[in-house]
Amino acid sequence: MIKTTKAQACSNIALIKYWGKRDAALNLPQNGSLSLTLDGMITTTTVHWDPGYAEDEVSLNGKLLADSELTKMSQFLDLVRKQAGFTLKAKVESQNNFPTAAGLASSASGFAALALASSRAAGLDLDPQALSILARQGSGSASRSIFGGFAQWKKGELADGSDSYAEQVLPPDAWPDVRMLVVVLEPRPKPISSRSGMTQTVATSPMYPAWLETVGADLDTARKALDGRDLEALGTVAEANALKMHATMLTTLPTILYWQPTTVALMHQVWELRRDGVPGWFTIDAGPNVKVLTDATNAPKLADALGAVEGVERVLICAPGDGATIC
Ligand code: 2P0
Repeated sequence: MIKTTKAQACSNIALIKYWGKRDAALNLPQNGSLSLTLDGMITTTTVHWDPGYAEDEVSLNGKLLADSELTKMSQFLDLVRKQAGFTLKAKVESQNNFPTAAGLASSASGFAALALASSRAAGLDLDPQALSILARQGSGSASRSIFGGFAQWKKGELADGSDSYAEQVLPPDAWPDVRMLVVVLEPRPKPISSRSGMTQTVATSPMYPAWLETVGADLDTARKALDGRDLEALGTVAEANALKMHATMLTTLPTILYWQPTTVALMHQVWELRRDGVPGWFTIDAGPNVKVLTDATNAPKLADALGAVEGVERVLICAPGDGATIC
């Protein structure tokens, strides 16, 4: 069997965050999370299984991966080989349409596109739930990028992870007016990876139990806000949830602070604009960049104001994006 399949997936930004694992090998989370898939940040991946290949070959934006990066990809491809019942090696070519070097998360869109392309090329026809479980094992947040619009990743209870997958909450056209600004800062040395950051937080933060006790209520609040298409309620809980996640990191030993001075300046700017009647709520992931939830009317105004903050390199305006698709 020689087969080639090309697939694409959009990145997603969590409004209620995934932070902490209960099983590192399977990427099983300590808590559920909820995200918005973004139309402007797309990974396109082609997978070709071939008996002529002696090893897996993986390139990202034209550059061949090696060492631990390649090992991570091969371990993911092993999952597909096992399900397909063969030992063929693959050639994988992946392209991001957004600047990976700018510290924007690419693992969500990357593993969602890879899960779809590699499984379909292997002759497997996985349903969205099975695809989400497969993508999750590459990177936890990738479980959500299988779906367009708003998606919720259920924590699950089972040790094998078979009940830990994402589901769509709202398709992209159910609330098309929503926008997410991705405010990219000038590059700085890479901080601690989110993978190590999570492990360290779970192991040492005295605030981590409080995170786990309250994140379920945040998810309920966010779900109600989505039902009512209530941007203010959604933004309020998302901003508070992000700050709470960062509070758990600040209280680890040694401390983890992903923010730069420009990150804090942007937080103040969002608050100031909000006081002036411009609706916007920030969220921040395991890095210095700031994302701002707003609507289509206010997005250009916010993008101009935030783009003028010193240390900002660029601002992307994203709308709700589609789920992973074959292309
Ligand atoms: C999220 N983050 O919910 C959270 C918020 C970062 C902060 O998911 O180890 O790349 O591959 O499962 O998914 C980033 O972590 O971690 C992330 P792994 P992942 O979006």
